[in-house]
Amino acid sequence: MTSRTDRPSIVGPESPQQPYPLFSDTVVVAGFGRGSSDLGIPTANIPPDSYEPVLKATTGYEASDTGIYYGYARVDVGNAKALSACEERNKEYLKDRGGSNGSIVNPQGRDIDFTFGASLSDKDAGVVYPMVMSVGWNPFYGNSSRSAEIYIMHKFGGPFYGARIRYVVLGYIRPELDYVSVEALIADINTDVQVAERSLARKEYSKYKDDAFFR
Ligand code: ADP
Ligand code: RBF
Ligand code: MG
Repeated sequence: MTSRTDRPSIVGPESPQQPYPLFSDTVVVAGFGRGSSDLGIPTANIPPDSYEPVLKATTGYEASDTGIYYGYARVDVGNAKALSACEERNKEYLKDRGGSNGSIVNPQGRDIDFTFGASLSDKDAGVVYPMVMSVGWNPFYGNSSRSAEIYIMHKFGGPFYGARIRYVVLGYIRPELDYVSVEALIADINTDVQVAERSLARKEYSKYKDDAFFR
């Protein structure tokens, strides 16, 4: 796939329809570390199993549903419980991917600094921001396991591995695709961001920013 110019600027009906809204409250785990370095687009990876049961319970949709979605997310400092859940999940997550069995070092040997969001500023933590989420196999990279990752439309002061992240998915943008170049992938992600922002600006979507779930 080359860069596409024929994409709609708004997607989804005037108000979220089944299976949306989908709410989830989870922790930020480590991924391959490619988001920032390859694409310049950091993504907060979440355990895919934090999303799939929600999808399945609400809709009966199979967990194999992949694609690019939009919604809102809020990050907060993690607590001890989230911390241990995060470590357990990271062990599983990295092991599944043939990573270093157990320690919190990613498959490339990159040391992950788990700050649990302790250094987040008042503008970074506790605020609900628009987001785009990618769920699936990243065909461009040919991953051998599924990942779920969220790009939050906000400039954070630094990484927040281990932080608590709450999000609501309100709509679907497109399927995952393969691309001829990393530039073409980046261009489509930038379009996703614009599509999400416009789609979320509608009243029936933007009201979820103030939903009780985020308080
Ligand atoms: P990984 O593969 O480990 O997820 P990334 O390069 O995708 O590595 O970047 C990950 C980290 O960057 C996230 O876990 C998060 O802590 C941080 N980050 C900084 N800014 C953002 C943002 N706007 N949206 C999502 N994550 C961000
Ligand atoms: N990866 C793909 O291989 N194909 C895609 O179509 C694709 N779309 C994405 C859309 C968004 C909004 C985001 C945030 C990521 C997307 N990715 C896609 C994932 C991308 O490859 C991934 O973020 C990096 O590999 C870092 O993990
Ligand atoms: Mg990431």
